[in-house]
Amino acid sequence: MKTPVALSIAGSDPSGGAGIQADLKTFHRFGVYGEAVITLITVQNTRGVRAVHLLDATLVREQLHAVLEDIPPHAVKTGALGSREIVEMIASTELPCPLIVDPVMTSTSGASLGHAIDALLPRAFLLTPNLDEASMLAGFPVTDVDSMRRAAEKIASLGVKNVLIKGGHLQGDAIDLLYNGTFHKFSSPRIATPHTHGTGCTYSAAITAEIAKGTELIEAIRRAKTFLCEAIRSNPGLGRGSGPLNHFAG
Ligand code: PXL
Repeated sequence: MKTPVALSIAGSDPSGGAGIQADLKTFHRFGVYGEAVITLITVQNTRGVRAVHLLDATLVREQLHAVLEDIPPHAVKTGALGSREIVEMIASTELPCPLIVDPVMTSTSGASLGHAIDALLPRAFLLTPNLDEASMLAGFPVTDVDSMRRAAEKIASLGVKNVLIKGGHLQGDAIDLLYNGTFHKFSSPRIATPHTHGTGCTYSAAITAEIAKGTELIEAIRRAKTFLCEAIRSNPGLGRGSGPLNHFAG
């Protein structure tokens, strides 16, 4: 079989736990060759984001075209995009494969990294909002499984084929809900730890890697969630704040 290739279009986290760095580590762990187009540079460590520097949309477009014309990926994911110009540039670029959109709005510590991704919604094969992002997209608070169901239907009506709302911040078990005309629930026991830096990035990168390998969506999510739970459970305890996951897990 040909080497599977995945591309991440996202921001840099120099502490290595989130953003582009988490995506590449995760692609590698899943046996997928990783490419990375950088949209913004953060200055951060496990204690928080100190600065965000957006790259010019032209520079992002040039990176994207350079990789697409040479090593076309089998799946693409987007993370922090930073500006409307970058969102619109990606929405207007022809991609050769499924697009997974992680609608990153803020870092775990609250820094603004995103921009409204409405233009990308009809282009997304899969959207992976957390509860806050789902609330923003649906226009009402998403706080439990019932409101997750209503939000997923509302977001799907905006033109997204598959919506996976991540319930990692719910009370009790971590329940994720996929809606693609019907509902599918993915549940795992809550792991009590402060070390969750980059959880969203790592999860969507693992799904993207499986999609690049040709795995169908429900099985891709199942494998990604199993990996994510183990990566959280076996986190290396690095840093003085909310530390990274174990990207070697599984
Ligand atoms: O997890 C959201 C996220 C995305 N991208 C970058 C980040 C973070 C969170 O810290 O730093 C670059």
